[in-house]
Amino acid sequence: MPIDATLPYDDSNIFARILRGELPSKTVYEDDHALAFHDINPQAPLHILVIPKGAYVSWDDFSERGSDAEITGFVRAVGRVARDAGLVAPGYRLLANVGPNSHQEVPHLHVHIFAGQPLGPMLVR
Ligand code: DGP
Repeated sequence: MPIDATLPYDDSNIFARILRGELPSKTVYEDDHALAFHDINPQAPLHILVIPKGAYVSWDDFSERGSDAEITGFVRAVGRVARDAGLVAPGYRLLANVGPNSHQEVPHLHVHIFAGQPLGPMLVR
C-alpha cells in the first residue's frame, strides 16, 4: 500500500524495527549513519536497500530536516556499498521512491541499489 510521504514519521515501520534489531535483515554494511541490507523481494540479481539511521520518512523529509553530517554520511554510505560490491565498473542504478505516485511502501527513507545485469529502460513504458 503506497504511503503518504507528508505524514509524520511512524516509529512502527518495518525498517525502524530492523534498525532496532526487532526484525532480522541480511546486513551488508553498517556505520554511524546508515544500514544496508538485502531487499526481501529482489527486483534484480543484486538488490540492496540503504537506509539512514535517523527517523526520516522519505528523501523529501531527509533533505529538509537531516543534518549536514547525516546527509554526508548517508550519501557516502550509498556510494561505498556499491563500490565495495564491485558495482562501479559494470554499473548500477539508484532509486528512491517518495509518496504514492512512486509507490513508496515503507515510510522510512531507503535508497534501492539495483545491479547484476543490464537493467533496461529507466521506467516501464
Ligand atoms: P518501496 O516501494 O520503495 O517503499 O520499497 C520497499 C522495499 O522494501 C521493497 O522492495 C521490499 C522491501 N521490504 C519490505 N519489507 C521488507 C523486510 O521486512 N525486509 C527487507 N529486507 N526488505 C523489505
